[in-house]
This record gives sequence, structure tokens and C-alpha cells, in this order.
Amino acid sequence: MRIDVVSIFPEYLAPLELSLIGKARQDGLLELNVHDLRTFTTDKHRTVDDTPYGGGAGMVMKPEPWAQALESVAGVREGTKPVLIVPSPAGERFTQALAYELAEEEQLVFACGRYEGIDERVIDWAQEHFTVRPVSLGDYVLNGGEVAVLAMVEAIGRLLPGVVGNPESLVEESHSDGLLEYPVYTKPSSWRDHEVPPVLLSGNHGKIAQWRRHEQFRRTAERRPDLLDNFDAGQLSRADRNAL
Ligand code: 6GU
Repeated sequence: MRIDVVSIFPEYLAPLELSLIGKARQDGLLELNVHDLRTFTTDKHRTVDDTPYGGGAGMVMKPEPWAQALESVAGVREGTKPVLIVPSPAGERFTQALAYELAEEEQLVFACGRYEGIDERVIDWAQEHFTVRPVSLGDYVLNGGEVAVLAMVEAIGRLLPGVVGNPESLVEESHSDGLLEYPVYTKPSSWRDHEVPPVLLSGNHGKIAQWRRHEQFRRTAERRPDLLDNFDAGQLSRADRNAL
């Protein structure tokens, strides 16, 4: 996969050189380039923003540098439309399902807005060259798209073949089956008067699987009851219903 990120703060994306994603880049599993929006300006002051038409607080990102920047990273391959992700609190929700969907793409471009956002005409114009998707991490406001891109690239990158050493670990984690993950424990079995649940020491794999499934439902009901709306009653085993 190829990823291009355009930002006025390219240094914000430096953590993508670390850990699993950094290693994936070194191993050639992921080609990731960060571009400074200001290199696509033409004036002496390298201006990227201006006051909003209609008035109001803050500044709006000017369209010209964005068009130059996006043109330079698009059309890497003839006849393909890369996905352009525009991080925005006004976008569709970023979910594990969307991460899986985007992990299938050949090229992703991220356009990090700052201030009050990017001139809307950039989004309209970009549809010619890209499949445009405004995406939000959740219902709160960040100062710009960079932190959201760190989160999204990590969530997508770890799904690429070969990035996570043991692909089994992608199966038993939160959200992979629509539920939160079960709690995990390691040695020692007794620690500061807190015990590991005895079933996990029993060696009975059937019982352990049943207990973990039960814990998934119990936790989800307690912390994220909204997730259970996606399960219809017929889909639940008796053991599942008992956990609720
Ligand atoms: Cl993707 N961007 C910004 N600026 N704020 C956000 C967000 C994204 N998701 C939640 N808040």
C-alpha cells in the first residue's frame, strides 16, 4: 500500500517511523510519504489560509495550495482513483470495519486540515481525481487532522499482510467480532491479593472459551451497550444471553 499525507505540520507525523508501522515501512510493506502543504504555495509568505466568506471566527485553508498538493500525489497509477481521506469532526465515523475496507486500497491520501477547515470547493474538485471520504474519529474536536491520521494509519497499517507478526492476534481483539475483548492475565497467578480467574488455570479449553465469550458480553453490556444493538436476539446463544 502507498500512503501520502499532506499537512502544514509534517513533523506531527514523525511517530509513524516508530514501532510496527515504522518497521512495515522499512520492510517495504507500506510506502508512506509526508508532504508539507507549504511547498505547494507560490507567494513569498507561503500563505495557506485566509478569512472566511460570510464572516465568522477563525481562518479557512485556501484552495490553490491544496489542489497543487493533491495533484502532485494523485494519479500515481493510470486509470486508478486513490481514496482521499479528509479527517474532520464532520465526517463519517472511523470504525474497525472502515479500517478493514481501507486496508484493501492500493493508495490512500490524507489531507490534514487545520483552522476552521479546508475551502469546500477542494472537496468538490477532488471528486474528479479521488474517491473522497471525510472521516471522523469520534464526537470531539481536535485542532487538526494530524492526530487523527496517526490513529487511522496505525489502525489500517496493522491490517496489511505481514505487518502484525501473528495474524491470530487480529482475530481475538476488541471490535473484530463486534464485542469488546475479554480480560487477559499473566503470571503470577496471585498478585497483591488479586487472583487470576481459576478457570484460566483449569486447562479446560472449552470452559475457557465459554468464560471468555461470557466476559466479552458482560464487558460490552457494561461499557458499550450501544454495540449490542447490532446483535439480534436469534444470533445469541443461551450462554451469550446469560452474560447480559
Ligand atoms: Cl478526524 N479531525 C479533527 N480535526 N477533529 C476530530 C476528528 C478529526 N475526529 C474527531 N475530532
